[in-house]
Amino acid sequence: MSNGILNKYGSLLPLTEKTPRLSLCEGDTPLIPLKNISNDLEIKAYAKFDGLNPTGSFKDRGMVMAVSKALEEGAKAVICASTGNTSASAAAYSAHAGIPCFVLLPAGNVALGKLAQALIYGARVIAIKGNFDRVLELARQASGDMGIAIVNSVNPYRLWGQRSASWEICDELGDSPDWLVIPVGNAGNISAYYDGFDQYLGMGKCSSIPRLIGVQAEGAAPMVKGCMISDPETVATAIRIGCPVSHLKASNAVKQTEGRFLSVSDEEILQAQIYLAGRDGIFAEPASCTTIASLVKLKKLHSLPVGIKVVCVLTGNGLKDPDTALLKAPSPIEINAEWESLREVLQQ
Ligand code: AN7
Repeated sequence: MSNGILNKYGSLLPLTEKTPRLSLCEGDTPLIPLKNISNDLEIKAYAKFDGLNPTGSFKDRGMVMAVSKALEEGAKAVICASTGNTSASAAAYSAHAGIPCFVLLPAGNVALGKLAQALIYGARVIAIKGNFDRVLELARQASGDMGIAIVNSVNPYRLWGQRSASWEICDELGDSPDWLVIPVGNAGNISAYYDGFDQYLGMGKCSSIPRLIGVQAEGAAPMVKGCMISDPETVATAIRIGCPVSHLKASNAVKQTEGRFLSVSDEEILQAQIYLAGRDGIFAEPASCTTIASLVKLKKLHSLPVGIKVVCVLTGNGLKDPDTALLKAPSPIEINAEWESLREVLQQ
């Protein structure tokens, strides 16, 4: 069983003897071959299913590092702004560490499962009437004025921990893939993957950095449009972000790897969620399904080279947001409790 990323990859991370090795056994998530989608798209596709982390998203990789460092530096509490997953993770690791956690959320735009997580892990949850970008400004102000450790990806330790996913992929494949396709919100994770692959390249553990394909939702696509967006809107609330904190790092990462940013519509995201679940048996949250949607889109545009090895980063678990999944899924068939009725349905 995994002992968490600080124990597994400690020698590659900026830890000291005094850094507590917190662990909820995060990381070591499966790299699942997408057998049927690979056939459909004539590629070798894998899903790095980070929805199987302890709180159901990739955020645990960075949060274990950020909260451990906050403890080392004597923090008495942590704070974050979040579209949902960061708050779930911050709340869980704070509970584990035994320190208070303040969570600031954009009111009305967080998936119910994520809100439930933050509350059940015991965070103080504050819903703010504004979008994520404004909420993050307020979290930064609180951190500056009140000396509470901020654990958003403005905290460099977050991105350090998130590098671990790129190392796991290389360790498992024996090298880096041709492409890495990843959803982009605040643009931290794509930057962390770049740094992680680059670090492994320097150690001779992979032969190149993959082409990085960053995917956004059409209504929240500042990286694609090349300008910040004041009123982002998408069904994929995790990436409903108009001013990505790490936009410069992410632009550089994409440029250096001759990758690209692209966007997909809400309709394409929801269709991809059903396609991924029904075709290869993986239920990922809408933001994560932008990756699958983008591959389908590129295939239609004849821009997906045949035979390449592609890793899609499925950042979060579909169970966090069943309401959205059910928007397009078929409804259950309801019948009377009679054998005749059941037999009729089963014969259809
Ligand atoms: C499932 O939780 O920003 O580009 O506050 O939850 O590194 O921001 C979440 C982001 C992708 C985007 N997929 O990653 C938050 C938050 C899922 C996410 C992203 C998020 P970044």
